[in-house]
Amino acid sequence: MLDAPKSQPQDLETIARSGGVLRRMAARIPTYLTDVRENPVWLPMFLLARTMPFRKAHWLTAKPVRSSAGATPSMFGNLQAKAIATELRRTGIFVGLTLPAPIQEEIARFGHETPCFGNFERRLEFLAGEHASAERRFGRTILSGHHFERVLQCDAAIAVQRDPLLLDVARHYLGGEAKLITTRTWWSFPAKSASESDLSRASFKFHFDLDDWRMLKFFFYLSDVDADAGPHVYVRGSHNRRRLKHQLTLLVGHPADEVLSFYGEDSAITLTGKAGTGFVEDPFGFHRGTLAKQSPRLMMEVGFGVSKPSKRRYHGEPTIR
Ligand SMILES: O=C(O)CCC(=O)C(=O)O
Repeated sequence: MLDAPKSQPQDLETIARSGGVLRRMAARIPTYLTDVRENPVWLPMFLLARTMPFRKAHWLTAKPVRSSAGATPSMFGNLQAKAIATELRRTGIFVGLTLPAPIQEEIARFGHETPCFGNFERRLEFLAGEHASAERRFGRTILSGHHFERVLQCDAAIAVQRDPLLLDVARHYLGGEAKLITTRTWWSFPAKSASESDLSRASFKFHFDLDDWRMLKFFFYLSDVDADAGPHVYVRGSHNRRRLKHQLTLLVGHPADEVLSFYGEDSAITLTGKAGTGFVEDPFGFHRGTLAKQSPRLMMEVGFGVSKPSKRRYHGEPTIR
């Protein structure tokens, strides 16, 4: 299921790099301003949580986790949250969660039958099966399709979000104060060409997430994901070691060669798997999606953090228009 990536999509990397740092940062300013207005303590987090000394200091504030004995049964069987948290501390990622088939099928049905929003833009609304005609209709390359708050209409997605194992793992890893911060489902669509800003927003560049001081994300594939269906890539060990250059910059996205030369090519794992495959990662570690070559990918994310969640980002809506 896990392979070291054999080739890097250099063409995407080149497009992403050519856009320029300033343009990428400027595009995010409205989002940042909204974050500060909504939650002023977001600013010190955003500036300092990228530096290892401040991060490590914040981890020392983690509350002890209470015993979860007697909790309701999990749909994932009897996996041990403590052991998963130990693996997360070591490598930043744990692979080995599987959704029960009826749950996976129900969320996949929801994903096919519910209109999604292309490239995070609410005016680009279409059904996943009509992706090609939507691109023609809107005259745009559409790389992603989010369901935003519509995911809450899907009982199976809610069952995953509320599964006791997820919170238990989050508490063992992040501390007793861990809370749910995101739940989203989205499509990643194959594309032959894409603009730099679409690629950047679709998370195809190695980046780390900075929505909170301490975070954990569960990902579940709802469609089969092989090397041609845009697999997720994670750089093991990058959650607790960071070169100075990547701490002292406002940017969270960095070129693949800079990332892989520091952690080693072998640290990157490409996650392929059948529909229902799940994994959990510390998203401060470098990770990225890859551009689907053939088949679209349907994915679900359930994220946990330790601070007040952003209402807007909850369903994956990152950019203010
Ligand atoms: O689509 C993917 O596999 C990557 C998602 C991602 O980068 C993120 O949630 O931060």
